[in-house]
Amino acid sequence: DLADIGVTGLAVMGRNLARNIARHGHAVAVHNRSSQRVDDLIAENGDEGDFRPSHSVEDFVASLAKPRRVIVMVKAGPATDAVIDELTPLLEEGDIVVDAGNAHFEDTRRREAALKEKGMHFVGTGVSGGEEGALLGPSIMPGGSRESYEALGPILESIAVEVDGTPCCTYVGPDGAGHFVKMVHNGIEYADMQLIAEAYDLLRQGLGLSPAELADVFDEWNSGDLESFLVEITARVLRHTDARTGRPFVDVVVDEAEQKGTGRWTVQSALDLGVPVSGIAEAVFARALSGAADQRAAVQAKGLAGPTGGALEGADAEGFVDAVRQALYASKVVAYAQGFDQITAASEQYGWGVDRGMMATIWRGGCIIRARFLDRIKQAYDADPHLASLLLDDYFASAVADAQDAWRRVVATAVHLGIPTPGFSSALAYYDGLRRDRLPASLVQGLRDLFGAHTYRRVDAEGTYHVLWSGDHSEERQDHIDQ
Ligand code: NBP
Repeated sequence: DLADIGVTGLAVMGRNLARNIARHGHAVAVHNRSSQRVDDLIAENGDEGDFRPSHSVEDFVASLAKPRRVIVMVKAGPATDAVIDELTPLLEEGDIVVDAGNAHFEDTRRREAALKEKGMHFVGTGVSGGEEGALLGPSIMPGGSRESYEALGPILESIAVEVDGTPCCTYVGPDGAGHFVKMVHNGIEYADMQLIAEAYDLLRQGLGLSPAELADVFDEWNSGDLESFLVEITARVLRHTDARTGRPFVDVVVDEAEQKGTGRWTVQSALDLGVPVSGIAEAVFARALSGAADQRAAVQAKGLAGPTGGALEGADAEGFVDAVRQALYASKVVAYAQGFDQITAASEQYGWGVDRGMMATIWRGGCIIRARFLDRIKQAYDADPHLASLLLDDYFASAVADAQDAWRRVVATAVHLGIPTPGFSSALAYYDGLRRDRLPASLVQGLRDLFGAHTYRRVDAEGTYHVLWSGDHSEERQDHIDQ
């Protein structure tokens, strides 16, 4: 009588995932490098289901039914490679190794290729929802071979969170697709949080609202189009009072945002793919600026000039709360549109065939970015699977059209008041850039041709051209020199 699946790596995530699997009626083999974690799991949660503990990798592998399904849930990076190297000599062709940690998708591609050589399947899967999600139902984004999903999908779908009866787990695509999509999900999370933070800042500085008053504003927003986990918890954080000082909690927290790296990975990948994810990039940079403590202190000490006016008053203040709500929504549409563009570009580059509507579907539960909004994205891709931008979907196009006056007012006000809104401003600049029939990129091309003979294309004729800038300024066609 062998186990259906195994989990190795029983720190918080692996332990909760194993418990989730056991609670759903699967026999789960459990293993960890240091045995104590195995013993603790059995002692504390052993009655929750059918656990098969092992103290050695050999026993662990031997306790699994074939084809063996092994979930690796250890620290991302070298530890994952170490565990894979330990496991593979004990496995056979057709066995499936699942990396459920937060691996970089390029590492997943490398590992998948290496295991494929041995006839084994390697599944890099995004798992979202943190500790609690792992136990009660995460969103799961598995990549790898279709064949491996046949064997693995039913178990994963059984432990994933469900929204409207649909499990938040689906086959994403080959090799690194699952980890890639999880990475972009995290990048979007960065952008979303930055936009929320800007909305808070604008209303607090611009209108002088207190954190408690702002908690009410976010609560109200959470009953409309902005309904989401992040907006809900923003209200909770803003309402929280520090027990030690009686001050608003946000005022006692050091204002330096940290990052573990997935936002940075997303932007690095976007740069490689040439996709403008300005919303995510601005969010990563805003965290970097907040963390530049020495520089900020030096600027505080010297003081740099800013606008002299105070908070908004009279007509300027009128309707500003709702204007910020609309600006937040429009900026959020842009940030998500950009994130989905990045998934599209990678899917094309790597031949993944990612179904974007399904990604929106499986992010509706478990994920930090879970939101009502994702249903709209799903509907947009259902209506047109080849949609060139989310901004072109009728619903989003009209939502942004309705919001645009408010959006422009908010960005202009932020500039007047000297309140930094890199998320709101860059989203608007992106939107306006996309709208323009002619961009000043023509001048950039002209400059490149002058200083570097980089050539340009004409609006009225085929071919690439160069102006003899240091000669008689005549134009030469460059693309059929050897004809
Ligand atoms: P950690 O990331 O803290 O890793 C600890 C685990 O890795 C322990 O089981 C440890 O074994 C094992 N390990 C290490 Br470290 N080096 C090893 C090696 N050379 N050989 C074998 N095992 C080794 O655990 P976690 O916080 O549970 O996270 C697990 C994964 O899930 C990570 O990739 C993390 O990024 C990801 N994660 C995801 C979320 C999410 O929301 N999706 C949240 C948190 C973490 P030991 O007990 O013997 O030291």
